[in-house]
Amino acid sequence: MNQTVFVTGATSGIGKATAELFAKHKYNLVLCGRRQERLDLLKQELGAQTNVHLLNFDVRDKVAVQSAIDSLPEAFADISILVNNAGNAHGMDTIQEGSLEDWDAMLDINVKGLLYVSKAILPKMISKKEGHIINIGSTAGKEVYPKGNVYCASKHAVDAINQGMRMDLNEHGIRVGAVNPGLVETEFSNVRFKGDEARAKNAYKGYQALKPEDIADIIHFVVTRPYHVNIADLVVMPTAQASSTLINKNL
Ligand code: NDP
Ligand code: 8X3
Repeated sequence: MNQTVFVTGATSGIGKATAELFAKHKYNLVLCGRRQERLDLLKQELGAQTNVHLLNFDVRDKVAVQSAIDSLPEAFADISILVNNAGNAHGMDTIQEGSLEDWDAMLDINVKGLLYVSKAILPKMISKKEGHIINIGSTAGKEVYPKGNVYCASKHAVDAINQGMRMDLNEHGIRVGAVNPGLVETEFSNVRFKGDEARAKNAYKGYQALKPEDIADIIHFVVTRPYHVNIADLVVMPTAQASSTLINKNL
């Protein structure tokens, strides 16, 4: 397999599981994140299975995004698949109590970061008239829940960008689709609750949440469809979850 997959947020959770699965399938990997020691460990772990190139940048920094992507060596510069995964919730507060820093983080990372990375990668896909962008949205981009306000807004923006990208890139033959998970047990809640382990654990207590590997498996399914098939928008929840606020803890 000589296709190259570019995964943002590969140091943890869904991005890491995606990197691991695609390494097994021998895709070349460009793995991105800010925590260098985790990137180095991933390269050690996956380097025996496939070619791995690491990029350390903050998706909020548009200059760093462009220069990281410009720095790709020839062997990794031809990206076939972009997984726009980097993102998090920061805080879970009412709109009247929310912090401006948390709002900036969510909108800058989840929305603007996704745009900066896509913008830097698109020219080559356009010139080849081939490529696949997978935007990791969320059920939070399909509905709103109490105290979800700005995180939900950021993921609704991803939903809109996913639709808009698909329209604008249609003439260039590029596949664009979103995978929108419900509750997945990752470091997501540790970040959201700012290191409050008990609160983070509680988010996944009493039912079987999705695992990051479940989402990686779906991403792999999406990219391995024949090229004329584009999974445009996919929602996946744990069986115990029916909506953001309805979770059956008695299964
Ligand atoms: P994790 O916290 O486990 O992983 C988040 C990843 O994003 C990390 O690799 C982190 O890397 C990266 N990241 C965060 N901020 C930045 C930044 N400023 N610049 C570059 N990279 C960044 O969470 P998940 O795996 O759960 O989340 C991945 C995606 O899935 C997110 O978009 C999230 O919104 C979405 N999602 C998650 C769900 C869940 O229940 N877990 C459900 C639905 C969607 P590093 O810190 O090294 O930079
Ligand atoms: C993550 C799922 O329900 O915490 O996007 O918003 S949720």
